[in-house]
Amino acid sequence: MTDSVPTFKDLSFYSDPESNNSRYVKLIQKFQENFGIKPEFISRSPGRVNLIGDHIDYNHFSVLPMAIDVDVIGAVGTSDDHKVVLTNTDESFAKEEFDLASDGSVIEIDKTNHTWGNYFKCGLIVAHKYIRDNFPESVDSGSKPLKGLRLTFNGTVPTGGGLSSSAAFCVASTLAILRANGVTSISKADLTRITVVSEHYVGVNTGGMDQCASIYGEQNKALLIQFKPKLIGIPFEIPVIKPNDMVFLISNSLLKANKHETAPTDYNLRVVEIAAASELFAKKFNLNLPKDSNVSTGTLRGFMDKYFEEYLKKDAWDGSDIDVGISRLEEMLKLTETAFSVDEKVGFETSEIAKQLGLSVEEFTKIFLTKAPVRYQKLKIYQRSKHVFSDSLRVLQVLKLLRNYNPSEDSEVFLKKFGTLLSDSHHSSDIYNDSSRPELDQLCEISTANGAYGARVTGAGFGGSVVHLTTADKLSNVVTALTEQYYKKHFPDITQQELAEAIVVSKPATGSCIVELDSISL
Ligand code: NG1
Repeated sequence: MTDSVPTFKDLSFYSDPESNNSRYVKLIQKFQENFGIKPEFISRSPGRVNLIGDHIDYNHFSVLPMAIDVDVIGAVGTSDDHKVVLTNTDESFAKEEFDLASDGSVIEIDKTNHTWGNYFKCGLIVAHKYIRDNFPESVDSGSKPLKGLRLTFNGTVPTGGGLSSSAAFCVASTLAILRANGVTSISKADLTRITVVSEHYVGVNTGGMDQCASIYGEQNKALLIQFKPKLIGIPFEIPVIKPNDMVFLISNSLLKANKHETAPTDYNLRVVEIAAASELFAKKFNLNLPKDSNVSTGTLRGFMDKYFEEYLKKDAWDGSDIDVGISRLEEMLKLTETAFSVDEKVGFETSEIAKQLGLSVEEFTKIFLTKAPVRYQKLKIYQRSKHVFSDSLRVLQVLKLLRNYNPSEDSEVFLKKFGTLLSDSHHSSDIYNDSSRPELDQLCEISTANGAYGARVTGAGFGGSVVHLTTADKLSNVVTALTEQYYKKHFPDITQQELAEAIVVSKPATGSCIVELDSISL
């Protein structure tokens, strides 16, 4: 199968195979201690850092992340007892076990009981449905349960660090369940398609960037992830800059972003705000949008496409000509400025937006507010739209810059342009999307004053990590400044080990894979 999720027989896919070998050895030993049997294989999926373009994936605008070396690995064994037992090398993730329904029905998640096992169950649901639909004979067309499983996980993606620990875990779980049930080959496109919705089962309306980045990652390559006309990860070489290599440094603010708990005022609310924004724009131009958002409404990309194709009668944009995308997004930004009155730019109360959409408050509530709980006083339609259109524009500007880099050009000019786009993105996340936090702003300020060309909050934000653009010659300056002015100040007792985990140079890494055990020496 072309472009299928790879199976490796050794650890050479890591940039540092040796240090990972001991990690795998410990994982296997722990598994044997837990279950008294040998694991059959290891399932693995990495975290990601998003270079630019946040809170735009669920609007179907392209993003530029890369998979990174930190990952989730799970040792897997099977059994005929239809029981699933989950363990973790980190004992703060307590052992969990549950039975698979004997009638073969797909498991349901108790959302009121928030545990790490629920994320495994997300993977279980999507893997089970995939097997039932594509390999019905292995589950008697859905009347026979999946195989029992024994699992021990180990993760190096910091939880709540904005580097997609949840997506890495959900994808590693899905892959483990598929393989354990005899699915030895799955395409990256299929694994992405099924895992993109997995976290919706715990009530977080995620976009598709993280799973796609985790699955499509390649060593030394960043990814362009497109959602239209179809979801795909396109790996591309990051240009080599002379005389000093470009470095992407990640610093974890250590302010945990607990997405599940804060979703009603943070992540899920952003999803609702731009869903309402999309329908409001559509109403203003009398357009009917495809209902392909996470809450079954239109998206801002859907609006942009319809505006150009139906309202202005222009050709469809398939994403390949960057200049067309840039000029369309610039037009969207102009429209955003003129579409709202001064009062509307402050925000909309429910009754106000419902009225503008021609809906009763009850109808508005049913369409926009029931899929996941949200809490707000005013919906910030103008601000969020401005963020989404401008960050989507910056993604294309960065892509153009990277694609057109010419080694004979002055690398300082290139780096300054790139850095400015990153810092502008941070400013937009802070001011218009309200997804930064003072700690993240501080990290950006410190690095850019000490040798970084630009810096921005990466991922959902509301805590988590910052990605800084610097060069090899300036790296130690930036690290020292962050250490002294941020970490030692806020966390005076921080250990060397904790510091080393909080500030890491991110190298683009291989995506999700299965590892067969033959080569790992115990
Ligand atoms: P993180 O940073 O992993 O919480 C979340 C969403 C992404 C995307 C970003 C913001 C998940 C699993 N992922 O990422 O789809 O919307 O926020 O760009 O929730």
